[in-house]
Amino acid sequence: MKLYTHFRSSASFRVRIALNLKGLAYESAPLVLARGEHREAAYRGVNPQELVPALVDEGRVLNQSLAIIEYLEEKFPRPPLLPADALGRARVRSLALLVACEIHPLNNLRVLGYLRSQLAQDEEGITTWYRYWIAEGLAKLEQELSTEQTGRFAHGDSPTVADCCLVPQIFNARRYDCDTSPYPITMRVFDTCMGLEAFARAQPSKQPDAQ
Ligand SMILES: N[C@@H](CCC(=O)N[C@@H](CS)C(=O)NCC(=O)O)C(=O)O
Repeated sequence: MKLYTHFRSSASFRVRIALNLKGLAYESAPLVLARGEHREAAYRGVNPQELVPALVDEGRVLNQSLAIIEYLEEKFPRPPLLPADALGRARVRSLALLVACEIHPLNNLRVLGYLRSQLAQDEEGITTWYRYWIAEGLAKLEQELSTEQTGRFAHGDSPTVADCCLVPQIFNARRYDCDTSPYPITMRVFDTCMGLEAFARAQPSKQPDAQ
């Protein structure tokens, strides 16, 4: 398998974690987002959505991180990244979507670029925006995690797709010096995940394209 990725991309980070948890080897194909390589014709031919990640398997390209992870889950069911019960799966997907749909898109590169270039926001304005949406989203995640269904991980005692989304989002929060102290359960789960080699090896600083 080949993964089009960027070391700081949290959506790519989610897929790297899932691949590692399932013990799957892959070749990294890094793109430099700051240079707009994801918008060049060569990559548009791979992923018309002009986003990373994209995964090539059996000569076919898959995109959208959660669709990729669900594909891996179906093709390589062990170890499972979704619970065995329907209610559990719904909760895990809801937690993953809370991060992937309600937090991450608001702070994406092209959104920050639009704020900067079209709405004339300076770095202070951008940082204020970024921290606001992180705080708003993580507060909701913390509330969702404050139930007995949360175990050592976001759902129960083994890692799931929810953890694959939670961890990269905390890396993003830290990158912008967001205060994570109001989210003790989220941070406990984050620390537990980072204790696993599959998560640690997927982090930005360990990627071949890290500066
Ligand atoms: N919903 C997509 C999001 C992918 C995404 O936004 N990737 C970012 C990097 S984390 C990207 O390629 N951004 C480029 C841009 O905003 O121009 C997924 O989960 O794969």
